[in-house]
Amino acid sequence: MAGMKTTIPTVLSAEELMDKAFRRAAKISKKGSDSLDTKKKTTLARITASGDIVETTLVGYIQKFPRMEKQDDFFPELVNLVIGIDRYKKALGALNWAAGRTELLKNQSLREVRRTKDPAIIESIKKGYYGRLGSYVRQISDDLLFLQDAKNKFRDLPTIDPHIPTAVVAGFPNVGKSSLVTYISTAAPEIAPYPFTTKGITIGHIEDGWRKFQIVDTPGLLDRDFDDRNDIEKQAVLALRYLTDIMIFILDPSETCGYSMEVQTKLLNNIKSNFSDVPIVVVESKCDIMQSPGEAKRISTVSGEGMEDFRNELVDMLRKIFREKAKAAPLEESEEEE
Ligand SMILES: Nc1nc2c(ncn2[C@@H]2O[C@H](COP(=O)(O)OP(=O)(O)OP(=O)(O)O)[C@@H](O)[C@H]2O)c(=O)[nH]1
Ligand SMILES: [Mg+2]
Repeated sequence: MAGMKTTIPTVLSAEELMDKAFRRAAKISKKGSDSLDTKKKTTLARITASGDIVETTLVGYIQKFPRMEKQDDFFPELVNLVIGIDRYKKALGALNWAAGRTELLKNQSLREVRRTKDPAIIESIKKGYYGRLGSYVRQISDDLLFLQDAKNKFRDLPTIDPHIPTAVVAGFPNVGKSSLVTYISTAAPEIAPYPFTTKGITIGHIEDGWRKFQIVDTPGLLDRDFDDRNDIEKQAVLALRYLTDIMIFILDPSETCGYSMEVQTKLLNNIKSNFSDVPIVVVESKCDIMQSPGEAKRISTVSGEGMEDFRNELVDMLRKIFREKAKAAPLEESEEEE
């Protein structure tokens, strides 16, 4: 799955594919022992070339698009939300059908041409062949367009590796989520477009010797009550759950984010009930300007206070998850099919 974004080719439309096949065929001429033989050989070569182009193009698409089963995993869930896995499978199935039909038609037409000695019949077999070839390709025209669109959507999906232990940051807008991800990441986080919000998803990496962890900020997804969401956002939150090994929930006691601690705590409880199987680390931000009474974990990305302890605690938890994941799926197997 990892390299898929670069390997999917541009998908030709039905007209473009037929143009390509016809143009290639039209360039071919063969010389025979007499005019009938010349016509026969040229026709055989043209039928072969145009059929082969359609077949190899379609089979090439089928091989290069990622195989995708609906499963309890982040990426397939995301793909399902963005392009629809059923429609996707139907499109690849349609290409397979057209490739198979093309091959049968080609072989049948070649046999018929070889059998006849009548130039008029050769001509009519050729015409019939092109007509049916065009009709097969036209029948999958919607599927080709769909796949070209899917290719663009694949390209825009964020590159998050579900095999790497991942902390996801939640909390109301402006509480300091992005500041935390940036502070804690080893390098500047990447910002990738995310199909469910206007803001980009922020993906930071934490290097821990030879291990690597991800810390992800998903603006617009975990900053509101789950029940207030539309269906697609709900599904997106569910997809996110497959990715989340640890949830970091940020409370802003200064309330400079614009939300009271009361509503922030309500959101925390909501997240807790929706991510009940995920460990949640609650941390209070902006301790340089305001601290709540009590024993909360406090951080400030401005003064740096509490950041070292917080990072160490997080890394400890992620290491533990790393070991659990390694146990559950030995390295060779988690390395993907290729
Ligand atoms: N004083 C102080 N300000 C902070 C701290 N962390 C973040 N801020 C400020 O709080 C504001 C919001 O911070 P962000 O990190 O953008 O918050 P966010 O949660 O990512 O916000 P959204 O992306 O809108 O959801 C910014 O003006 C930050 O400069 C902190 O530790 N101390
Ligand atoms: Mg942010």
